[in-house]
Amino acid sequence: MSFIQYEVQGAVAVLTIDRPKALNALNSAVLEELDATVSAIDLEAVRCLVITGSGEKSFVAGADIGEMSTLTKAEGEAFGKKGNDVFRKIETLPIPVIAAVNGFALGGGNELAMSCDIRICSDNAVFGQPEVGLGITPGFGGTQRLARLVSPGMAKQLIYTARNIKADEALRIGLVNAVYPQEELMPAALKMAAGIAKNAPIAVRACKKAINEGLEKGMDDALVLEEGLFGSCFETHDQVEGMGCFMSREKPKPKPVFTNN
Ligand code: DAK
Repeated sequence: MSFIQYEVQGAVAVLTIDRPKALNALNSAVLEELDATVSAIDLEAVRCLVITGSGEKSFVAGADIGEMSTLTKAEGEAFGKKGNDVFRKIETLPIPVIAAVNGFALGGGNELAMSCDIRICSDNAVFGQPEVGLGITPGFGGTQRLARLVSPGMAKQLIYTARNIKADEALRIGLVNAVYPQEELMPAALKMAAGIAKNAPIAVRACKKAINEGLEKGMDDALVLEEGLFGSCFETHDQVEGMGCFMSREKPKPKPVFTNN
C-alpha cells in the first residue's frame, strides 16, 4: 500500500490515510487502497477500528481536486460511486469505527469522518463541505449524513454557504463528541477503542446494527429490530459468561476470537 498504513494493536486496528503532501486528499488510488484495506480487516480478531490522517495538519482535505477537475459527467458519477461504496462499507462494518480527526476534514474528509460511528478531533481541526464553491455538490454522502447527524437546517447552512467551522463549533453542533489537544487525540482514540474492544463483541455489534438500521425505520419497526437483536444475544458465550460472572462476582473471560455464538 502506498497511501494507507494499517496497524493492529491487540483487538484495535489503526488505519492512517497517508498522503501528507496533498494533505491526505482522496484520489482514486487512495480510495482503492482504502477499500482493499477495509475489506481485508480480520473481523475475528479486530473489535474496533480507528481512522486518522497522517501528520498534524490534516485528516483528509477532501477528494482530490486536481483529479476531479477534468472528469466528464460519467467519470464524475463513477468517482462518486467509488467513494460512496467504500464509505458505506466503513459505515456498515460490523465493528465500531472511530474517526480521530487530526486537522482538516473538508469535503470528502468530513464525509469520511461522518461514515464512522464516532468522531473526536484535535483542537486545530477544521470541518466543512466546500463543494458548492467548486461548482459541485458534496458527492460522498455529505448531503445525507450531515443532515442526519446535526440538523437539516444546520447541514443546509454549512453546505449552501461552504463555510468551514473550527473544532469548538463542530463540538457545539454535535458533529464531534470531544476535542483534544493534538498530542492527546490518538491516546484518547486508542483508549476509547480499547474500552469498546473489552466489551462483549456480539452485543457491541448488535448495538451498532440496531442503531444504524433502526434509524432508517419508523419507531415500531425499529423496536422490533431491537427486540430481535436483543434476543440474538441470549445463549451466546458473551451473555452466558457476562451474566454468570456478574452473579458469581467473577471477571468475565473474553473469547480470543469473534464467533457468532
Ligand atoms: N485535492 C488535491 N490537492 C489538495 C487538496 C485537495 N482537496 N487539498 C490540499 N491539496 C494539496 C495542495 O494542492 C498542496 O499541494 P502542492 O501545491 O504543495 O503540490 C498541498 O496539498 C498543501 O495544500 P496548501 O498549500 O493549499 O495548504 P494550506 O495550508 O495553505 O491550505 C487547505 C490548506 C486545506 C485550506 C487548502 O489546501 C484547501 O483549501 N484545500 C482544498 C480543500 C477543499 O476544497 N476540499 C474539498 C474538496 S471537494 C463527487 C465526488 C466527490 C466529491 C464531490 C462530488 N461526485 C462524483 C458528485 C468530493 C468533493 C470534495 O471533497
